[in-house]
This record gives sequence, structure tokens and C-alpha cells, in this order.
Amino acid sequence: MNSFTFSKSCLFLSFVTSALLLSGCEKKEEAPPQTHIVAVAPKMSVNEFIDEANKKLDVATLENNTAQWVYETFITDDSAIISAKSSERFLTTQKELLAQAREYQQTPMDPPTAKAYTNLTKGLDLLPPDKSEEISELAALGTKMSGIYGAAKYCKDEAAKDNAIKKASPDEKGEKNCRDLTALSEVMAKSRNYDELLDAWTGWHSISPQYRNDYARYIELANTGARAYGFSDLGASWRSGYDMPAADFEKDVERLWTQVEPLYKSLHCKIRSDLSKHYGADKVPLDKPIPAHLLGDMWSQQWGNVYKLVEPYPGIGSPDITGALVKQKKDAVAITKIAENFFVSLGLQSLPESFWQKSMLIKPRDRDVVCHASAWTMDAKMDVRIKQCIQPNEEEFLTIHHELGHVYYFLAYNNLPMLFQDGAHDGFHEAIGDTIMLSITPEYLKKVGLTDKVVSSEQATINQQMRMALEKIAFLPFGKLIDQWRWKVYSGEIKPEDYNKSWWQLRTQYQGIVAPVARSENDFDAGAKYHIAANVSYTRYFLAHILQFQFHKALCDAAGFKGPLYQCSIYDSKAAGEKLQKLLAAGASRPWQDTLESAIGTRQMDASAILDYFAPLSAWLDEQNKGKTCGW
Ligand code: X8Z
Ligand code: ZN
Repeated sequence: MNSFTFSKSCLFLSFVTSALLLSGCEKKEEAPPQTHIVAVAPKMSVNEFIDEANKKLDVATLENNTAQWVYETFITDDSAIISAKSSERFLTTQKELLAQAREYQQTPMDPPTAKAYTNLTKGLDLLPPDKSEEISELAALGTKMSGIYGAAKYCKDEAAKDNAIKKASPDEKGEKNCRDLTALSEVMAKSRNYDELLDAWTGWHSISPQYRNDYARYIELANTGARAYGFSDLGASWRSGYDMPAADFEKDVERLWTQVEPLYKSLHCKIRSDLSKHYGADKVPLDKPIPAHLLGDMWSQQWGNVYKLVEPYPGIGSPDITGALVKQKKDAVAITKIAENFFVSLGLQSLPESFWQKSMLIKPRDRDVVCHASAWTMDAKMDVRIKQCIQPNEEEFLTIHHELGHVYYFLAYNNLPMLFQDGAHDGFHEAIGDTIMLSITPEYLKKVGLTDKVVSSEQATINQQMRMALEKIAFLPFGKLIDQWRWKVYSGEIKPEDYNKSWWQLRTQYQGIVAPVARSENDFDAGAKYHIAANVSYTRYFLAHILQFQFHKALCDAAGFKGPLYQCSIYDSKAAGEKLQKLLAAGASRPWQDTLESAIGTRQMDASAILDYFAPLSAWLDEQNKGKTCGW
């Protein structure tokens, strides 16, 4: 991702995304204003400038990453100051580089230089405002919001909250009445009691209003930065990072959504009817959106935790990963090693020793940290790390594969210049670990000792597909809507006084869910999601959910697999590994369309592979939904 900035998270140390290859072809509205163009001849050639930018970014990124790592793994008032200061310095370096870059806007460039230039100037997650006091305020607000999010605890009563703040020991009374996101998420995952779920949901959503005003100010400042570089707002900068005109990119996102929307609606229909059976039609009416706290997840984004409630054929052949991890007493390191072993089986390298020494794989007992999982490359070489609060359950097991996907990407491109050290686009980076996840089939689990039997039957297939669809299909509208909201917030179409209303309009429109209790503009429900508080763009995950199936198909072909896509596991295939490694090693050195074409023979993101994968479930859902009123 474009981690030029402090406010990234899920992967660190990449600066770039891209847009049009040659600066001469840029879209008018995104070109920096003429007033900024310096009319004198640049001091150095554009190639020298790019070399210098690579060197400066190398130094600045290492310094910034260390500050952010310390902050996110040890949140205190002191580390917050260091983090904000470091972000401010980083933004200032970026400002200097971008000012210099303007001098080369009209300069002819060879393709690699043009790509590096694009990566330096397009698709950035944050852009520095001109005034130093605004940079400083922006940096401090970013740090503040991620810190509040990371350290937040919901306390049932205020006295408990005071105790939780005062007392250091987690065992003391106050802390027990206060629950952090990990504890609240556990309720969301495991409880099937309507009121208990409601308490956890409303509890977590009571945190974000405290930074609602900060968020509005952050948007103002971020837009000031974007406008200083000729973008209409920061959302336009985000959309400029895909090697195509931003308007075409928006159309592509719509095209992909149109392809998958019917399958989502079909899944929604069946899940709603199953939830209605469990909770009653008074709580889950059959023609209305689903209450947002009943889907096993704080944000209703992935629904795997309600699998047992909706299992098509109860008890048939669906391996219990959580059960196996617990039974076999797998700790965080052992779980990470299982994921590493997958990559190694493809012929990729083992993780460096420093990964094991420096990563944070469990939640420390004695301090606040940002538990939201992330992968880091500290020095753009071998110092790669993961920060995750791993527990022995299926969700964390899958997430560690996601994170290692980032880590293997970092390692594959670490010999490239800094401006090429990134994913082909941000959706590629998010798709790698998930592609591996698609190979976690029952047969694979048997090979690694996490299940003892594999059942082959139509019913077992449908169960397996349902399990996967609850993760992958359920996610799609959520993956799209977050930035639909944010793009409008950045453009000013959604005003601060409508933040919450517009958020729920989109949640209902796309996901078919509804807030479980009345909401108002005193709430800030979008801010209850990490990527909003931390300003991480989100369309990347939507794209990743489409791309990973395209990658899976290509890698299965390379592995010589002949059956249906959903049965394929590339585990142990060196041929698939070689193909994957080649894709990763290209980093952001070429437009993503070229990288995609070399890897899988097409220049387009396309949902046929995901639809093909889920063909059996799709047909089964159509059968099940006959006679039901679907939609909301
Ligand atoms: O944020 C993440 C990763 C880190 S890049 C854990 N994901 C999104 C989320 O949690 O909202 C992965 C899936 C979507
Ligand atoms: Zn990620």
C-alpha cells in the first residue's frame, strides 16, 4: 500500500501505487496546478532524481516504520508523541520530494522511470498539506485515532472504566468489567444470545464517537494536502493509483460488483432465513435487512462464525480447524509455522530468524497494542514482521496466511528500488495470502494433521462451499461500500452532519443489514472500523477477493490440477510456487495489467473465476431459495 504516510497499517513500507504510465497522458483534473510548475530547468536529470528519491525514501521509511512499530506494539502517551513526530517528518520528506517531482512533469521518461515517477506521485494514501502546522496537526490526529482505536475498552459502568485506567494489573476488578475489541469480538463470534450480542455490538460502537470530530478535521486536512497536488480531494488520489484513468477504475469496480451481486443476494436470502429460524421472525423478519449484530462479526463483514447455525448438512465432512488447533495445543508460533510451511512447500524461502525474534504474535498482557493484524517490512530487506494477536481459532489461522502473503511479497521484491517495492496494485498485495487460503482444502488439512478424515460427497462439498462463501462472498459488498462512503466523504458529497445516516444507507443498500438499535448523528459507526480510524483505503480488499480466485485458477493450472476449482490445493507444487514467485518479484515495477498478463494471461480483473468456484453452492442456493422472498 502507499505507506508514504504514517496512517497505513496492514502493510508497511511501500509507497507507491500507480496510474498512467507516462506523465504526458495524465488526466487533466489530476495534474498539479500550473501555478506550482517551476519554469527553470531541473538541476538533475529525471533518472538522477528518481535515484535520489529512492535513497531518501529508504532512510525515511526505516525511521518511520520503527516509530510506528513501537507505537502500535506499546501504546502510551510517550510513544504517541514519537509516532506523530515521525509521521510529521515523513510527510515533510514527502512534501520535498513531491515539490521536486513537479519539475519533471513534462520530461520524457523511459518506461521504468515513468513507472517510478507514477508510483511516487499517484495513488498516495495521504498527501502533505503545504503548511507545516497543518502537517503536524494531520499527523497528530492520525496517531490519536489509531491509538484510541487500539487501546479502546468498553466498560459497562464508568466506575469500572476508572479502575481499568488506574490499575496496571489486568486481573484487578476494573479490567474485568471492561472489555477490549478482542473480548467483544469473541462474544460476537461465539454467543447466539440476541441481547448479549447487542451489548457487545453497542459497546464497541460507543467508542468511536469520541473521535468523530477529529475525523472530520482529518478529512479537511487530508483534502488540503491532496489539493496541493492537483487532486480534487484525497479520494481522487486513491483512485489514481491503478494505472488507468480514475473514472475507468470506478467503472471497473462497478463491473465487478455487478458480476457478483446476484450470488451475494442469494447467500443473504438463505442466511437470513436460517437466522430467522434461530432468533425468530420478530427479530429477523424475512423481508427486511438483517440486524447487524447477528452475523458473527463486529462489522458483519465475514460470517464464518455463524457456520454452525447455517450449516447446510449438519455434521457432514467439514473439518473443525478451531477444534484441531485447540486439541493439539497449537500456540501462536506453531500456528504461524503451519502457514509458513505452506509457502515453503511451494519452494519459497523459510522466514528469516529475525521474523521469529521480532514479530508480535500474541497480545501482550501488560500493555495496550493495536491488535488489528498487520505485516511489516521494516528495512525493505530482510527485517519482516507480523503484528497479530493470534488465538488458536480458525479466524486467526486464516488471518496468519493472509499476513504471510504480505511478508512473502515483501521478501520477493526486496532487491528492487524502493519505488518499485509494492504490490502490482494494492489489491494484489491483499490477495496473495488469501490465494493460499483457498488451498486449505480438507485434503490439505489431512496432510498436515489438522483433520483425520476427508468426506467426499455432494453434501460435504456444499458444506465446504458454504464455509468458504461465508468468508468470501459475504465480504464482497462490505469490501466495496467502505470506500463508496469514504470517496463521498472526501469529495464533500457526504457532510460531517450526515456521516452516520449515509453510512447506514450504504450498509443497507449493499449488505442488506440494519443497525440493531436506533442510531443518530451522535454516533460514528463508520469509525468503529479499523480502516476508517487508521485511514487505510479499502477497495483493495474488494479487488483482492476477486483477484485471488483468478490467481488460484492460474496456480492450479500450473500445478497440473484437473478437477473443479474448489477442490484444488496447490500445496507442495513447485510449479505453482515458481509462477507465484515471478508475480511477486515484479513488485510495482510495471503497470499491474502487464504483471497480471505475464502471470495469468489476462489484463483484466474478472469475477468469472470466483463464480466458477462457487458454482455448486450457487445452484444449491437457487434451489433452497425457491419460494422465498429474497432482497430487502
Ligand atoms: O485488514 C485486514 C488484514 C490486514 S491487511 C487483517 N483485512 C480486512 C479487514 O480485516 O477488514 C483482511 C480482510 C479484510
Ligand atoms: Zn492485508
